[in-house]
Amino acid sequence: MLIDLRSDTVTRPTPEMLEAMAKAEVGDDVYREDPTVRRLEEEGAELVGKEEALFLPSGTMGNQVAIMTHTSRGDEIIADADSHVAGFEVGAASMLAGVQVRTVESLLEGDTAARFSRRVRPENIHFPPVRLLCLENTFNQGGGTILSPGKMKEAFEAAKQEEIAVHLDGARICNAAVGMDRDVKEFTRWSDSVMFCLSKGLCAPVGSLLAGEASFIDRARKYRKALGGGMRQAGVLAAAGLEALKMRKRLHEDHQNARVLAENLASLEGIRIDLDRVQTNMVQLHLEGGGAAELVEEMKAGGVLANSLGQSSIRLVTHKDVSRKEVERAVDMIKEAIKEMF
Ligand code: TLP
Repeated sequence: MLIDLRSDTVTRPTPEMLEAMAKAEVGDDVYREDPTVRRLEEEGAELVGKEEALFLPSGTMGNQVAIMTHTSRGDEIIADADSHVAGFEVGAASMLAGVQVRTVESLLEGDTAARFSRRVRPENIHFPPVRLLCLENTFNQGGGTILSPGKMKEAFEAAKQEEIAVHLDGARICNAAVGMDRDVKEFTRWSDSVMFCLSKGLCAPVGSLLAGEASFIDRARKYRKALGGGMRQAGVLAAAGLEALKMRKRLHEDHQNARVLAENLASLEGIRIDLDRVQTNMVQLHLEGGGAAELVEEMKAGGVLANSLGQSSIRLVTHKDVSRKEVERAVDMIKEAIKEMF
C-alpha cells in the first residue's frame, strides 16, 4: 500500500461525509434554492467573519472569481512570485480577468508590507492601475509557512493607504489558525475577500468558499456563473463541506506528523530541511546537488509518493489518510531511498 504524501488534496471523504451527502436536502442552487449550500455558505462566512460566502467547485475558481470581481481588464495585481495565483493557476489571471500580475520575490517572507509598498508604482501614463494585493496563508511554496495576523495587518494597512483591495488565498487558512492556536478571524479580518478550501486538509471531496462583503459576493456570483460554476443540486457536495468544517479540530495531528517527518529526516546526508519552516502540514526537502525527480522515483519504488518542486526540492504533505504509523514507515522508506541516491 503506497503512502501518499503528494498533497492533502488526496484525502478521501469520511464516512460521515458520505452519509451526509446521501441524506442531503437539495434544490437548484442557481435559483438559490439549495438549503444545504446556503447553510454551508452561512457557516463558512461566519467562520471567516465575513458577511457572505459563495460555494465554488475549486480553490482556483475561488481565487480567479475574486480577482475578476476586484478588478477590470487592464488592471494590475500584486502577488508573490511563488504564490498559487501567480504560478499555479494556468495564467488564469491574465487569461480570464485580463489583468497583469506584477510579482514580488519573497513577498510573503520577511517584511511583507515593505516589499509590497516598494512594488506599488505612482500614477503614470505608462502604468496600469494597481487594484489588488494577493496574500496566501499558509504559503504553499514557502513550505506551508504561516503569515502571522500581525504581518497580515501591516500588509492590509499598507494596501489601504494606496486604496488597494486585499484578497487572501486562504486555501489552508485553518492550518494557519491551528498552527498558531488563533481564531481564523484573526487572520481573515485583514483581507477584503478570502478563499478557503474544504478539499485539502479538511478532506471534502470537492469545494471551496469565497467570502467577503454581501455586495462583493453578489458580483462574484455572476463571475462564478460565467465560468460555468453555477451548480444545481450542489447540496450533495455542500453536505460534505459542512462535515469538512468540523475537521479543523484534527489538523494538529497532521502538523505533529509533519514535525515527526522533518525531525527524523533533517540530519540525513545529502538533504537539508529548514525546521523553522515546518509550521503546519508540509515538509520541504532540499537536495544539495539537485536530482529531485530521481529521488521522487526512488521513493515511489519504496512505497512513498511525493511531489518534486523544481530540480532540488521535494514536498511532503501530511493529512488524515496517513497515520502516525505510516509516517514512521515513510521515514524509514525515505531514508532508504536517500541512501540509494547518495
Ligand atoms: N494546491 C495544490 C496544487 O495546485 C499545487 C496542492 O497540491 O497544494 N491556493 C493554494 C495555496 C493551493 O495550494 C491550491 C491547490 C489552490 C489555491 C487551488 O485549489 P484547487 O486545487 O481546489 O483549485
